[in-house]
Order: sequence, then structure tokens, then C-alpha cells
Amino acid sequence: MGVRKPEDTRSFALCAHGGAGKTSLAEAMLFDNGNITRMGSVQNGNTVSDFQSEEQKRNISISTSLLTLERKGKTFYVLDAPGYADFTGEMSAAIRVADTAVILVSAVGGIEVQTSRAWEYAAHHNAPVAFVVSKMDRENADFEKVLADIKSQFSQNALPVFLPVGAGDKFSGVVDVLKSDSPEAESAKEALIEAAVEMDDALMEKYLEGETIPQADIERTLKKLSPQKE
Ligand SMILES: Nc1nc2c(ncn2[C@@H]2O[C@H](COP(=O)(O)OP(=O)(O)O)[C@@H](O)[C@H]2O)c(=O)[nH]1
Ligand SMILES: [Mg+2]
Repeated sequence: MGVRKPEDTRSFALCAHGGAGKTSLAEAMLFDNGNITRMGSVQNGNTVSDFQSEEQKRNISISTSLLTLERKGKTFYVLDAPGYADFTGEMSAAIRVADTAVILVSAVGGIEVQTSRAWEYAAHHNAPVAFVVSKMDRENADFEKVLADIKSQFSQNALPVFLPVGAGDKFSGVVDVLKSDSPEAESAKEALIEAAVEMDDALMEKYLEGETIPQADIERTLKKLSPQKE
């Protein structure tokens, strides 16, 4: 495994209301990365993250698990924090030590009590936040509503970097907004470009002169966009 340099490591805390899909997302990440050859499920009590017998019996996460993924020369530490109100200390501690809080919001359930608590903890620990909208494959999944609620309740700076394609049984995946040429992603792309140029005078100048802004410049600048600082 060798020595891991700090600049080559990333850590993020998965936080959400209980049942939003954190443990399932962690399992999917491990599967996608080739760490496991079969995806376990919370129902079957065979996920990597819910390894304690009490977690498997109750089908919920009780303590934070640390998962490690090696990908593209980087080491990712994924902290799967439990979402139930009894264990919020775990969530706060996970956010405190991680580089980023990844807050899952179910496309069906929307913002719930522990979602807001995750947001408050992230603000308290000054942690950057990325939202993931889960359960897009479920009936009544409503991405637009979740996005509108995140904007109105948490931050107008929340802008989609990936968009879902379809919903419910028509859900077929996601598109990378900056890389996409699809007309559906056009306004989201424009919003990301505008947010980037507003933070960088040199980019603004290029933008106003009608020049195309390189994607790398947009991505680099967007990293400074903090949802916590309105
Ligand atoms: N259909 C569907 N079910 C999901 C998804 N993510 C999680 N689930 C289910 O939702 C339930 C709660 O998921 P879990 O990963 O334990 O949520 P956690 O409490 O946030 O860790 C389980 O029954 C999962 O199988 C998803 O994207 N789609
Ligand atoms: Mg869990």
C-alpha cells in the first residue's frame, strides 16, 4: 500500500437523515471501484459498512465506519456516519475530521430533520458541503423539488454539477453538467460558468468579451464556491 501523502488523500463524511442511502452509496462506491465483486444490501445485512452484528440485525448504521478506496492515484477515506438522531455525535465527529461533508438527500423524502442537522454541523466545523440526491430510481423521485428546497433552506450557492437523466423507473443515470452537450444541461452549465466568473476578475473579463472559458478554469474556480459563505 505504501506511504500515503496528505496531498494525495481526500476524506469525506457521508451524512444524512437515517435511511437516505449513505451505507448503500458507500457500498456502490466500493463496488464501482472494484474493491468488492458483489454489492451487498442493507436489508441482507451484508454491506461492508454495516459490519457490526447489531447493525446487521437492525438494518441501520450505529457507528461510523471508515472505508478506504484507492482511485486515480488518490486515496479516498469515506466515513459512513449513522443518521439516526441517537447517534448525532458520530455525525458531528465525522464532519469535523473529514475534508468535506457529503450530505445525501432522498429524492423521495426530501430534506428531513437530520439533513438540517448535518448542514448545521458542517457550518459549525466550517466544512465544505456537497449534496447528493439519492433514490432517483424510486417512484415519486423529484430532483427539482429537492434542489429548490436545498437552495431555499440552505444555500442559493447550491448548483448542480451532475444532473439526473429521467426519474423513477425511467431513471437511467447522470450527466456531468460541464462536460455535457445536451440541451437539458445547458442552463445548469450556464449557472456554473456564471458562478465561476463572478469569483474571478480575469475570467469575468474573458466572459464579457465572449471568449469560451476553459473547463479547467471553471472547475478550479468553482472549488472556491463555499455554500457556507453567502
Ligand atoms: N431504490 C433505492 N433504494 C435505495 C437507494 N439508496 C438506498 N436505498 C434503500 O434505502 C434503505 C436505506 O438505505 P441505507 O443505505 O441503509 O441508508 P442510510 O441509513 O443512509 O445508511 C435501504 O433499504 C436501501 O436499500 C437508492 O438509490 N434507490
Ligand atoms: Mg447507514
